[in-house]
Amino acid sequence: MKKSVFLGTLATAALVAGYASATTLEDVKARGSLNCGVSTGVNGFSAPDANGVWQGFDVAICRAVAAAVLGDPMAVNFVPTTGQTRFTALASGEIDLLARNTTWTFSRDVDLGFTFVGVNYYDGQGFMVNRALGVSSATELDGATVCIQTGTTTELNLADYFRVNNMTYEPVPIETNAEAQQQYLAGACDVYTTDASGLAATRASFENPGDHVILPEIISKEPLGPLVRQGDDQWADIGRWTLNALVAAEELGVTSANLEQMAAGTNNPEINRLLGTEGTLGEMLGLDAQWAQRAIAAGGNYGEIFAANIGEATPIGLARGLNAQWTQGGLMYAPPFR
Ligand SMILES: N[C@@H](CCC(=O)N[C@@H](CS)C(=O)NCC(=O)O)C(=O)O
Repeated sequence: MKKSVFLGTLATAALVAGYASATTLEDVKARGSLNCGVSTGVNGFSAPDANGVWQGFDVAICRAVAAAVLGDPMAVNFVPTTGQTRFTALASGEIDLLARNTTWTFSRDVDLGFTFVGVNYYDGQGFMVNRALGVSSATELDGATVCIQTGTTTELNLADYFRVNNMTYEPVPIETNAEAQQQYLAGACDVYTTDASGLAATRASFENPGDHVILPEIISKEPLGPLVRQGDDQWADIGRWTLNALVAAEELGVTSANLEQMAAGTNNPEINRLLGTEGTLGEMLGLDAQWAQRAIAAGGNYGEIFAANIGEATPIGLARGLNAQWTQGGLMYAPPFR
């Protein structure tokens, strides 16, 4: 009798605990869609197209994770967030993943309690000015008015840079990129400062991009990457290894064009482990064997995602630079799939 009461209590406790602490993976599967936080709109990174379908380099991360976990890259509910609202959206559980040109910093990781699962774009902060101003270096910006997005790392970097260079500026605080664009073009500020990739994306959407110059100075390190809430390591692993799968696929020569053929088995054991024809990596993540195949099928490998959304053949026109594979002199380096 005593034994059964004891077991009953334990079972109830386990049920309650289980219910209260459903993992993010369980939540996402039960919902049948991934709640992915993105920006309110930065061309090439995340913005709805003419048909209202979200497209972009950050959007591709959401789609790859949805494909890996749910088998459907379109099973994503995109939640637009600003520089200010993104962290509350993640902390509160409104989103499962934030993929929004967000810089991995100490305080966001440690103090805000998030886990960055990797870096999908190594960036740095830059400045854009109207060519008519005749400015060719950031060191000539003493006394300028500067459009700056609130809640971003760029606010503090700006202050540091001007202080170190003994210059003053007048900030024009702005909430979204669209508003910054508008204000800058209307002449409400002399300078727009943000991540250099964001400047390139913003300039590409101008009617006359050639009228605007991105100055040569890069004043900070902005490693941009997807992040999740701290405390659900399995979910962090899923995000981390989905990103790694895209990067490894490029290194290993797995592309959207040859994926199907390679998924039938190759003579390269690492490709086979990545694509699930050998080993049990998917199972270790709590997924099936084909998780990475589906992630790669969603938008191609990392290089294909880069080229299609923000690369040199697109209006954004970004070179790979630091975001080249480590084998090409860049920093993209996926740990081994073994
Ligand atoms: N990387 C910086 C800045 C990120 C940021 O907010 N960039 C702007 C300028 S490109 C942006 O994404 N805006 C999009 C929006 O307003 O929704 C950070 O993490 O704080």
